[in-house]
Amino acid sequence: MNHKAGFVNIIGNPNVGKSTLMNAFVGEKLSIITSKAQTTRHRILGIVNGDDFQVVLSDTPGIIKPAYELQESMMGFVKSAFEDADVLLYMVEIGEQELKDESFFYKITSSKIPVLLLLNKIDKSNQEQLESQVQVWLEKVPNAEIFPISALEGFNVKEVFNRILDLLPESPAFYPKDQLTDKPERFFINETIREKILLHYKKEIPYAVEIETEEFFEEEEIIRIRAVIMVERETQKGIIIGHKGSALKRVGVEARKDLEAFFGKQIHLETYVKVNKNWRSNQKQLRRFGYNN
Ligand code: GDP
Ligand code: K
Ligand code: MG
Repeated sequence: MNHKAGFVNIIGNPNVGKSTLMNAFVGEKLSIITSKAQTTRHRILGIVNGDDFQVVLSDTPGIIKPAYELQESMMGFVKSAFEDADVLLYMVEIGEQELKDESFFYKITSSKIPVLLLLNKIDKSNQEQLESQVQVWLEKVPNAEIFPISALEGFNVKEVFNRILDLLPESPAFYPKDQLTDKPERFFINETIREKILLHYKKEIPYAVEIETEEFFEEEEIIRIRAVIMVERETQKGIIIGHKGSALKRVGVEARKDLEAFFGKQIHLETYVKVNKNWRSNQKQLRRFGYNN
């Protein structure tokens, strides 16, 4: 039996459904999902293993024009996703225009590696709209094969996966066959907490937040976690904590529930808030949080 393996990298505008698709392929919530742009800040691997294949998917941040160092680094993750792909998944959503960054768009239209253009969220469209959109994208990206999909409802997701398997080169596996991702447990704890912050705070707050898990003790019955929520300024600290600590408490309760589902174990989660001045523009801090690329 010939074994196939390779790298399949998902790129596109913010909020088109990249993380939803990766989770659907892997069958686990590896990437956090919210309706806000810049929910995904890293390149996250999701590995799908079979007896005769290993598909190494990469979820990436949505393409934006960077305004500060953190965003520069996020776009670095997108660039790296062009470099090692065996198959590119370029995701767009119904009604969307092409990428804001022309250089990325050019990389897609001139790509020598196969491009599958995934027209997502077709659950929100009708037949007529769908047909005209397919026509539009065929003209814009003539080198791509187009798949209308719904990542949320799982429509055509299996067909895309089968096409990926066709296109993958013969190769031994790159990772152990029981491995699901390249990120450590602490990464998923940080992300789970950050998702709750994205969901519950307005405007600039979620973008000024970074999470660091300081302690992770796994006992027989329970996992004990202490995480620090870092903000850029003192005023943001007060907002995160909220009236009598109620806002922070809600984040903790919801994150704990998700973490219990993720680890399949009882969780004790302690969180506190700390100011880390202007961390988003500080190279050293960014390296410390894993944004080097
Ligand atoms: P990303 O920024 O590209 O990673 O997008 P996300 O996966 O975070 O999804 C952004 C938003 O679009 C979330 O609210 C998702 O629930 C929603 N979404 C993703 N896929 C679909 C889909 O197929 N149909 C619909 N209606 N919504 C979707
Ligand atoms: K999003
Ligand atoms: Mg995402």
